[in-house]
Amino acid sequence: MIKTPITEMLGIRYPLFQGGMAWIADGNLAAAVSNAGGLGIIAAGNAPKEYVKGEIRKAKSLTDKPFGVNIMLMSPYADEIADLVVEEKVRVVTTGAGNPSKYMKAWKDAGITVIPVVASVAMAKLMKRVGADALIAEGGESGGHVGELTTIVLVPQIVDATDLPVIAAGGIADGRAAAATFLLGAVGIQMGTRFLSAKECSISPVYKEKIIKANDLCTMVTGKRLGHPVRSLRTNFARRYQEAEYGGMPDEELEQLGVGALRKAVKDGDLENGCFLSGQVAALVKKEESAEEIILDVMQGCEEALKGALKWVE
Ligand code: TUI
Repeated sequence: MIKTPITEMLGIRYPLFQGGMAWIADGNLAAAVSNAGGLGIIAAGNAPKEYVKGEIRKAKSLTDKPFGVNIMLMSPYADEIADLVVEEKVRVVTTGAGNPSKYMKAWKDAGITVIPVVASVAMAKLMKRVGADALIAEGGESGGHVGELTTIVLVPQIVDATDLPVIAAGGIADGRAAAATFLLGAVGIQMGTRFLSAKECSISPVYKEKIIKANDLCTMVTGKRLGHPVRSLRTNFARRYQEAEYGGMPDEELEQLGVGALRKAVKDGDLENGCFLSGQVAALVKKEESAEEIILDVMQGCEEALKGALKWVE
């Protein structure tokens, strides 16, 4: 059993969060993760308020355990989702892809536990100042929108930057990696890619199979030119996007190429037009399992790795 400040703060059994993956992390997946003792998180992504509200209501009907909502701050609907989490009395909010300062007072007044994703020391310090309860330090091994630094470099610097509990994310899909981040000072982990293979994850079968069959070099980063680097599977779409990016396609046309691409991957498994977000660690995701099996495997592996960590020490 691993007890840390984050299991205590949230009243959850395992210090393990399921990442807020746009169009993927719905009420059903989040409830399955929370019921298995982790923290399930519903992704708001670029979706409007009514969609997210439906997913929150679904999760409430499926679990009485705590769950969270992730707010993607670049979303045109971020303001209304920020109100929604207060109206729905969501217990935990995580944020990504931006600075949530302007919402902090309303969330804290509503008694919400706020855990922003940070990819730099400056953002960690700012989040401490505006009242964050904990931080998710996400390295660029992750899928989706990526920062500059890797998990192994970022986590200890975020741990040193404030006294807040730190959850490590990016490149973690098994107990070994989880244990490694604990040795860096993290008190919890967040996984996205590993949950793509969960039975309760209702993505297109094409997407799931691509993750399970992925190898070490299966992902690439596109979108740097527009200032939103995104890691995804190396599909025909990703290659085409990269060619357009470096071939001088005007910014507006390039933006247009990406519109709706996440949805086309998740719902239709469309390898020509869909953007299949994935972390570098997809190669370590080997089979479809229930969310509960995934969580038990990672936490058991983590405990064994931590207990075994003294074997080279005289
Ligand atoms: O947000 C993510 N991952 C995401 S968001 C997403 S949807 C999307 N679609 C198209 C383009 C871009 C995104 C898919 N995957 N992870 C959390 C994360 N947040 N990683 C890095 C950051 C981050 C970056 C900058 C957090 C704060 C930040 O602050 C910058 C500033 O000064 O505002």
